[in-house]
Order: sequence, then structure tokens, then C-alpha cells
Amino acid sequence: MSTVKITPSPASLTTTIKHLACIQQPRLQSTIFTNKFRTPRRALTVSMASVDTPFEVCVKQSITTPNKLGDCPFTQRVLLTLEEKQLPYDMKFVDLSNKPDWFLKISPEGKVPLIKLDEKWVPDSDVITQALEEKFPEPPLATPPEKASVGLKIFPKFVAFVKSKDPSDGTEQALLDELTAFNDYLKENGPFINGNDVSATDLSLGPKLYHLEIALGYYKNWSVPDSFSYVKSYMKSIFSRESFINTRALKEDVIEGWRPKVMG
Ligand SMILES: N[C@@H](CCC(=O)N[C@@H](CS)C(=O)NCC(=O)O)C(=O)O
Repeated sequence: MSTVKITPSPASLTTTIKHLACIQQPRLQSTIFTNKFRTPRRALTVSMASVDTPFEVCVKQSITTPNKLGDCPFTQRVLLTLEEKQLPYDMKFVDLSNKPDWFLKISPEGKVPLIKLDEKWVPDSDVITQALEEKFPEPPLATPPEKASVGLKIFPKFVAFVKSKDPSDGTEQALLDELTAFNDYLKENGPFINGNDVSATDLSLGPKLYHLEIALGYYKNWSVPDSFSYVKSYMKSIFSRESFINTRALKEDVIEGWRPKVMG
């Protein structure tokens, strides 16, 4: 099992202690954190729940570069949630092309992401992010139910288009229609899906738009038209968040990850 751990620098550890003083345990100084804590963008209101050990998260391993996170948007969604909630985690890399026995024992479906919560391995990014929201409500990330499905159809339309071999089959137009609706929505309600603050639906959609940008750029020489200015700024602002930079897949992994589907 390959686990990546990064020891925070003394400076970031000081920041960690300062900001998490009321939830951290006495073992803090000897704990190794995988994600580096950063000065939060907004005032940090900490959960009263105790975070005394990093969460173990099974993630897809890079197929191009040793010891790097791979290209799973569902995994990135979970890592983004942990990062935005300033929760520590250790990533356990899983080679999905040759799933190890230890992984298949804890994940009968053989899928990532998988997180250990209360001593139980929990699969599925929907379930995991919901559980994290309930256990660690600060900062609140829940998207109101009436907004939770905004942008939901963009990913399936992107998948159909990237796999399409017939330029006149309507898949590009179907994606453009979804992007038009999303652009109009953001113009009225943005800059994020729930207004001024990022929420769970953005953390789900962001990694998918990242795949869209890289895969369509590479395989179809296609990019989101400039006329979708609200979608373009949305992507820019999600992709430039520290949480996103810390958890994004390598571009080459996204390209290689889509290759079998595009060529298939
Ligand atoms: N509905 C799941 C989807 C997870 C998923 O499809 N993960 C992919 C990697 S991105 C996987 O583990 N695939 C392995 C396989 O199907 O063998 C979630 O939201 O977590």
C-alpha cells in the first residue's frame, strides 16, 4: 500500500495550531498531515467535533507518474471537501488497473473514493461528502436542494461529445445547450452555484469541468466559447482555489484516463 504523507513546514504548522487550536488534540505536533493547512479565505469557524487523526482516503493512483494522485473527479470532490473544511487526510494510492487484495477486501465494488469514517470504510462521493457535512458542519458547504442539480447534465453531455466520432451527431450542440443554461444561471445567481460562497455542488462540478477542459482541448481541439463568460470565470475561480490546486490530477493523467473511452 502506498501512502503519501507531507509534513507541514514549521510555518504552516504554526498556522495550523493557531487556527485549529480548539479542535486539535495534544498529539498535534507529532501528527503528520498530508494536506497543508492554509490561512482560510473567510473567518474560520471550527466544528466542535474532534479531528485527532488524518482521515484515510483511498484514491486513484496516477497512471503516468509514480506516487501522484490520479484522475478521478469523484475522488477530487471528496478531497476538495476535506480541504475546504480544513480536515487532515492521508491518501492511499490504488492502482485501479491491478486492484490490490487489501483494497478489494475493503471495497467490494472496487471503486474509489473510499474513506474511513468511524472505523468503517465508506464508498461513494455522494455518501462521503454528505457524511462529512453532517460530522463537520463548519464551514457549511451544503447546497440548498433546489440548487443541487444545477450543472448536473454538463458531465454526461461532455462524455457523449468527447466519445463521439461523428461531428454531426448533435453531441457538441447538446453540450453547448447545457453550458448556455449554466451560463445564464451564473449570470443571475453567481458567481458560484449558491451565490457568493462555494458549496458542495461546485466541488462536484469543478473537477468535471477540469476534465472537460483538458480532454476536449486535447482530443477535439475544443474549448468553452468565450461568449460563455460567466462559465469561463466560474472555471477560472474554482481551478485557482488552493484546495483545487492541491487536489487536481495531472493534465497527462486526465488525457490518458480518457484515451480508452475516446478511442474505444
Ligand atoms: N458513484 C461513485 C463513482 C466512483 C467511480 O466511478 N470511481 C472510479 C474512478 S473515477 C473507479 O473507482 N473505477 C474503478 C472501476 O470501475 O473498476 C462516486 O461518486 O464515488
